[in-house]
Amino acid sequence: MVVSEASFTLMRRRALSKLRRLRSQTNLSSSQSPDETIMNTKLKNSAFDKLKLAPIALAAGAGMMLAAAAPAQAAVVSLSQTVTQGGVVYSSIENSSVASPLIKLPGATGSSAYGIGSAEIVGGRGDAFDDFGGITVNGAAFNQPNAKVDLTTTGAGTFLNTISPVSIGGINTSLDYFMSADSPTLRVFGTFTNTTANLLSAAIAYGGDLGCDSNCRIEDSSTGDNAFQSALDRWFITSDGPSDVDPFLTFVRFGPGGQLASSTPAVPSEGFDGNVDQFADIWTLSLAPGETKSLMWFVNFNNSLAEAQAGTPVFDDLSTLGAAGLLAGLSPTQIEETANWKQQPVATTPEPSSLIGLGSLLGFGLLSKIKRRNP
Ligand SMILES: [Ca+2]
Ligand SMILES: [Ca+2]
Ligand SMILES: [Ca+2]
Repeated sequence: MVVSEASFTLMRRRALSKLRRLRSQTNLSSSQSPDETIMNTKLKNSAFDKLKLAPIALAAGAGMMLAAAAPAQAAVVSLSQTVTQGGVVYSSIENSSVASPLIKLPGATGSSAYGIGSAEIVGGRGDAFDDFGGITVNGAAFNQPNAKVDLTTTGAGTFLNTISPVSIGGINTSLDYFMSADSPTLRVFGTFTNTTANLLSAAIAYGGDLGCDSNCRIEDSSTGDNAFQSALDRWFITSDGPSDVDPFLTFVRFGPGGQLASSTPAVPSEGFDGNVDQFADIWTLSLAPGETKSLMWFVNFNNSLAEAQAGTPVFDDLSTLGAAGLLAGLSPTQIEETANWKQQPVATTPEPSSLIGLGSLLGFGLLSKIKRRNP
């Protein structure tokens, strides 16, 4: 077919005009309510945050072209897994692992949850866990879909992340572990998104069975005593007391200003269902339609009480966590949405003059600008 120059120009104009019409229709998005738009954006953001952690999983879709260039080693792996990081061996990481105390809490449906079977300090004390680090959502156990996780190792440590969130009663749930390379520390990070059009309340139970067994005792807590207080103790240290062979474990529950547990049905040393080695906290999250909240906990492993106590300042707040590399892989959005840790205001001491007060205000303004520039 021969096309004259004039008719070619006309065809080109028509095509361009059609393209412009299509573009303006897409931008208007008249079929979506503002709420739907916000919700979709949030869901996309959280999916994007996850994908950022799995550069090679993305590359796999593109024919592994980027694999050689990517700094991390990432792969979709089948459970169970063993991870050695930061001087700790975390083994038998698998589905249907954590039973008691989670399956015996009020409202529990009775199935066991994804968790870490056991953990020991390399060349040191063993038997930290007898299946720990699981969660239930309104009584239903969380397990990784298809018994697979995304395993990513970077210089910061090893990430074992949920590949696709599981809908539990309309709450998209994921549970990610981070084993630090810099310290004997485990981070447990649960994320909960309300995918329904209604306000939902989510009771998140977290915990498991400890290796201290019948000798479990609390050695210290953030209030400076060996008594557990759910609303006060941001962290507590356990041991196996008289036996003195298991690790000293620091369980970090929340940060200053963060949401408190609504209850602690199983306190190590106090006895739950006749056992003193059970630990379970329950957080009650209120989730608006489309809203995402996360919960973040830590366990720190040590061979002595003195070492455990010396390590606790790392868990003072989000700044100390960040400085210790324990927020690795989390986006500013994920940190912002974490209910039990809140950014602390910059410490203010009584200023000797208003000029210095003005200076710190200016400093704060500058900081916010930097924060906005680097979202
Ligand atoms: Ca033991
Ligand atoms: Ca035990
Ligand atoms: Ca206490």
